[in-house]
Amino acid sequence: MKMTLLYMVLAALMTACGSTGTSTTTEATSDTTATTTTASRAQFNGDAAYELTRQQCDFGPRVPATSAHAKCADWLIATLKTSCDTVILQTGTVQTATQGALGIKNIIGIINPDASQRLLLLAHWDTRPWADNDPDPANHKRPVLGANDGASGVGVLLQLAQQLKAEGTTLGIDILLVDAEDMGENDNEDSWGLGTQYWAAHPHVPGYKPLFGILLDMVGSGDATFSREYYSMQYASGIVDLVWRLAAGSHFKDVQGGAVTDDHIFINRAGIPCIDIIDLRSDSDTGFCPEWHTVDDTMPHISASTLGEVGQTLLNVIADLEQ
Ligand code: 1BN
Ligand code: ZN
Repeated sequence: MKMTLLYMVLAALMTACGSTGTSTTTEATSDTTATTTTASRAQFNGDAAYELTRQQCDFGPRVPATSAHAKCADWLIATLKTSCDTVILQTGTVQTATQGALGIKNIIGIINPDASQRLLLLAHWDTRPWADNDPDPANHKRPVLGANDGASGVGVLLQLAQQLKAEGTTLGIDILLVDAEDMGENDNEDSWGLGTQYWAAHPHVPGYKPLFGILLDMVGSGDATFSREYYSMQYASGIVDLVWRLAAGSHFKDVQGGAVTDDHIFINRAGIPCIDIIDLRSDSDTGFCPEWHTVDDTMPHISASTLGEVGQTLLNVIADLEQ
């Protein structure tokens, strides 16, 4: 009885304080006994990631060249400065498919700038100017709030940076928040991911060469299914294998998914292997969740639990690379 109580107190203390160590799982099957050792860290805080997602939405749609976009950029920089060693604001001009020249802001948070082993984590922070997939055509010219398509990936990365600051890491981590991902038009691949294309042509460090990259896009829905996205498999199947092996929770599915023209394409073209963790729906006409590019891409569809699973997966990957 005494021992049980002591064990419970120790376990509760470890959960409360957070722990970094290794855990060993032994699974007995009918004819083999498999032992997997995985590095583990403190639990990722999905509630805090939810709050950081909501705070972005409070600015309104973050459409490039609007005041909400400018205010959110300032907030992202200030927030990253609380957790990263260095924060860079990269400004530039890109050509959009339909709106002419556009000023963009890519924001880069750097953890452990001198570490040679680096991981690139990215998400787009802008939101689409047009809800052109909305069931009501009257909404097609209204902007998307982007709780999922924009804020969710950024929310996970901002919280990850906070936890890495609190817990420490030996790895170099580069958090790249890219602008102007979502101004593209159908059948025009290069009209998407404009901020990433700019960064790929002007990396924040000349000759930048991380181990690999992981893109988060639409990672907040309570109904998310993260299948193995097609281009991620074409360019970097070994990284997909690693991430899906370390994936936390029930939203990661070990199935092949469709192809998405997303920011990871341009990172791969720049010679950095990069995968996309993206919510793909094989049962929908668009291939995405029902709120995609509608005015209903709002916080009620966001789940702290899903954000938590994605963040935990990244913590697991980081712990694995540190070993
Ligand atoms: C992802 C989220 N994307 C846009 N919002 C990329 C995309 C590009 C999706 C083309 C579908 C078609
Ligand atoms: Zn989008």
